Amino acid sequence: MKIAKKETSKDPVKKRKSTARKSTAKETKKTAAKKTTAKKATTKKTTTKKTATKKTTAKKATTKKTTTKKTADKKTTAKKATKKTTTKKTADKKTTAKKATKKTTTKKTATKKTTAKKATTKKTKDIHPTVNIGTAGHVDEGKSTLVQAMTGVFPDSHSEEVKRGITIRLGYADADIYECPVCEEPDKWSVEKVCPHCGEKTEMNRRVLFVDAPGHEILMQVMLSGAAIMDGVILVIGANKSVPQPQTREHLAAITALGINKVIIVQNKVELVDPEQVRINALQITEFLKGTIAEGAPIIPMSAIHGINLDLLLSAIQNFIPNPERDEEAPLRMFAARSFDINRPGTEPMMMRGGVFGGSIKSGRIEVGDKVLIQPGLKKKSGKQIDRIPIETEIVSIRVGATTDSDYATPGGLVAIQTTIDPSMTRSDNLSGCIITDPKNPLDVVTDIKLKYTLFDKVVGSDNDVKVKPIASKEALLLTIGTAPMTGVVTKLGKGIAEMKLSGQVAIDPEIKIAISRRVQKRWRLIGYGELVE
Ligand SMILES: Nc1nc2c(ncn2[C@@H]2O[C@H](COP(=O)(O)OP(=O)(O)OP(=O)(O)O)[C@@H](O)[C@H]2O)c(=O)[nH]1
Ligand SMILES: [Mg+2]
Repeated sequence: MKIAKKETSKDPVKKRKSTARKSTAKETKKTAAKKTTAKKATTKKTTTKKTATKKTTAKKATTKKTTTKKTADKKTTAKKATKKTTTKKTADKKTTAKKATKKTTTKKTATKKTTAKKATTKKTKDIHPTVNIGTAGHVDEGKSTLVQAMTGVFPDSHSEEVKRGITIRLGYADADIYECPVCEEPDKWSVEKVCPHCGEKTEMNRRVLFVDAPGHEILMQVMLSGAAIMDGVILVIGANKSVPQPQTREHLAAITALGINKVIIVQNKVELVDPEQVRINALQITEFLKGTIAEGAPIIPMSAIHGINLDLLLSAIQNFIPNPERDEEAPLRMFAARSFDINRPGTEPMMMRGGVFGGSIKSGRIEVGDKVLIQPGLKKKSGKQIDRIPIETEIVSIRVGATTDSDYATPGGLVAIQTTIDPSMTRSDNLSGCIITDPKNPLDVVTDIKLKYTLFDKVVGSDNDVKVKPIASKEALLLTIGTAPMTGVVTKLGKGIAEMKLSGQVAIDPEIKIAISRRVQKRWRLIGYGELVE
């Protein structure tokens, strides 16, 4: 893949920017270190209640499960709950004797999975992001810099990204949003444990996952697969450029196609232009948004690189992008955006760790030890055709966010699961685009689909406006189905309905919206979207 290098060297402003970025990075590293220490201190306490009446039960209790009783729907209650450790004990003879040597006697009534679930929920509650917010917008507008301002992490870490100065892969970073009990909107929101306005101790409100998308026009498919796991979007628009730039339009069209309607606009780089230009640019943005799903969205003037107006943005995030309703009881649907082999070259076979999947859970819940199904699964070539073989595997470990291990995961945030699959199968995103499901409740895997589609008036991503022609019979189109891009040839056309034969098998979530792209001026361009019909 050849990507034009950004013209950073010609722009004197960008040199200043990179220096500023370095110092910001240093500061944020320090803050991150502080955060980790503070977190470690608070994660130790749990409220445990146990009743052990039989020896066998008691044994199980010590090796596996703890029962945690939880009443924390209000902040105050939650606080109290995390601070107190209540341990009740009644055990019969043998058990008591055994436990006495361990100094703690525990009482246990927890052999059921449901109870154990509550326990783990309590233990690791705060580490799980509850909402996924994506960045979108034209190349170079400051999306990754904005993520760094909020999370302390610059998402472009891949060597090719650093070399070229652009985002190529999806980037992920968590931010903890804190609320000051004293200050008013918007000052009360920050990413600090101590309020930067009044010095009061803040309270954590929620953890947010940022999904950083690339803005380069040839990376539209990457943006689309990232958008599959976004609950809301920050559309970043440069105050120093005319509005709209081609990918500003294309990304807004993508958000529309996938039905994401929680949008915030960041008017970035305001310090580069005079106030009159900021005003004119804001008017252009408002005009551009008219009639779109983002009409009326908050527009936050910012300098991401200097962290200016970060509190305004956090306030908008808190007020406009609520946690979506999640259904942990619904069947498991985890979108695998990546797959990896995490073993270093030369690792002894006995020490090899199983294949890893990274992605986000749309519905359901997973726990270490669960059996899961990878759909459509492994690619197997038979003649010209590529067949897919579903893989049943077991979850060995779960990681939420960048570094935190957990014994369970729920919808929201980035999740990585290690499985028992041969790691050579998951190497280099080999199984990205798969959906991880419950073997007892799998999805249909298909090669033929029927779409009810809507086309845009114009091809939005190019410099020149090109009218979108109707879909033709036998036309080859690119479909983004969840995190899986897939070509399809139109086999039958009806009114607003297209039947297509896909180039391979795909696991189909019937509720998903599918982005449709067509090859225009030598590039795949978004032209519309569709929904599955029976
Ligand atoms: N002056 C100024 N420069 C900024 C600001 N935000 C970002 N930049 C600079 O703009 C350039 C591009 O920033 P990125 O954050 O990489 O932009 P991006 O939108 O993520 O780019 P792609 O992901 O490749 O589309 C970098 O040189 C940044 O330092 C800002 O608020 N002010
Ligand atoms: Mg970027």
